[in-house]
Amino acid sequence: MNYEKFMLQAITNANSFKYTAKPNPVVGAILLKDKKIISEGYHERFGENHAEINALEEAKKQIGKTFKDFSELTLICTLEPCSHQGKTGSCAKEIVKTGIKNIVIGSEDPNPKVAGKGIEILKKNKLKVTTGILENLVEKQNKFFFFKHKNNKPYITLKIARSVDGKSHYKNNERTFITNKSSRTDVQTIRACHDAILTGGNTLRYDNPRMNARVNFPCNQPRKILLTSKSYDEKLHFFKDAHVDVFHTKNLQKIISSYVPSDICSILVEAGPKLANAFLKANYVDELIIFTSKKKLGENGINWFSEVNAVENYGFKLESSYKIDTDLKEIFTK
Ligand code: AOF
Ligand code: ZN
Repeated sequence: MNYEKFMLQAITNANSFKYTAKPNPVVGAILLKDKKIISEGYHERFGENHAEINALEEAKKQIGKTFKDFSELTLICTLEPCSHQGKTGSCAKEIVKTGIKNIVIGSEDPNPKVAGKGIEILKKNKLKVTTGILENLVEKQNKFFFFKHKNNKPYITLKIARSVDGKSHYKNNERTFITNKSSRTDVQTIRACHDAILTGGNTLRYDNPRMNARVNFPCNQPRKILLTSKSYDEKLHFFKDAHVDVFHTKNLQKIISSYVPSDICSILVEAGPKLANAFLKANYVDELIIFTSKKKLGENGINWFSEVNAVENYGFKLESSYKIDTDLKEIFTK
């Protein structure tokens, strides 16, 4: 049978849970009897049931109605069912228990806790396992999750807003809105996509930013990371909404490595020129998002970069570019 159509449906519907499943991947599962869908399940919220379990639970209500026995069914899963006992039980073991005989998987799970061990459990129990159906789409929709496990480090996005003359803020550090309202709304969605937001002590002191994701849909708020050498006031907005990890070290490698064993797969850096350039110089930025406004800050403004072709010199290539009202949004990757 051609399973691609059902895999695509599972991938597409799983995407609705992008902001509530994170930092977990989005996963979809569909149970089929011949070409008929018996049930669907999704990993809807971090810490709750995995997709396969939701699909199995839904199908159990229909035994004797739309089908007689699980051995008649095929399970389509976008991601390899997990082998481990995490916040919930092992999906692979639950699947085996039902007596399902045929399973079709989009992609292997790159998480070292699983990485093939789920498939092994299924095969050992004599299930027929087909893998690699629309694998690239599964990886693409879980870009941060796959990146983290393949590279053993979180994906780092740096976002900057600059004036038309390349400045970040005024010398006197007064808080200035450079970009327009629509761009600032767009930034809220960029925040919502990431697992954590990182900033520096100076941004915190001068701007008192809240740095949460102010979006009009349900979203797991990003965790917060503060890099500072000085003391700070815990009453600042930054300390609301989410847990804050504070680092007093300037060793970026150490900070980034500390997130490898955690759930965090992506970090958005929203900081001033000093910290932003430190991340760029050390080659830690995987994606650079630049908002450029028509506003000019002139002589009293501080430059983001010391040279004209800094972005290209750091090794970035333009991936996309479009207008947001009067501003320009550019995305660069390596
Ligand atoms: C599945 N089905 O729907 C998902 C899976 O902390 P836990 O217990 O929720 O486990 C999270 C890990 O499980 C996650 O990092 C990934 O490897 C896998 N996700 N696996 O069988 C699912 N969301
Ligand atoms: Zn699972």
